Amino acid sequence: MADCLFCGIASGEIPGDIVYRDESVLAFRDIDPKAPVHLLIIPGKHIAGVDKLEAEDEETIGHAMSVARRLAAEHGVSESGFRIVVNTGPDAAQSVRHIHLHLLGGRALDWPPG
Ligand code: DGP
Repeated sequence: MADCLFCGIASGEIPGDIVYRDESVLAFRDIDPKAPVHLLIIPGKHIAGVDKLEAEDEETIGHAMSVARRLAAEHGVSESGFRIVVNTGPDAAQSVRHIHLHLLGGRALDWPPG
């Protein structure tokens, strides 16, 4: 989608430190990491947020979760623990309206979040 930052990273028009890609999702390092491991997993297809998910997206989002699990293992945080966050809408401070899973790990994470 035009003017979407993460579509730009997916297409290669905007640089991104991509650590994983397959036919339906990709993952790249967050530009402003909040933990030693902070990856963003996104579908290649533009979906604005959880609030805009449709039935046809279920497989892709389920796959994104599996990819997050695999990346957590590859980045050494499976045993220590990790968090998957999907901010949605203004109250959750979603700043990029292309659905993304934050994968955070490598330190003890506070709960509840701010
Ligand atoms: P959220 O607030 O949940 O919408 O998270 C958006 C995240 O995207 C935030 O943690 C910072 C990250 N981000 C913003 N711009 C860029 C960028 O140009 N490149 C990368 N890699 N990450 C970005």
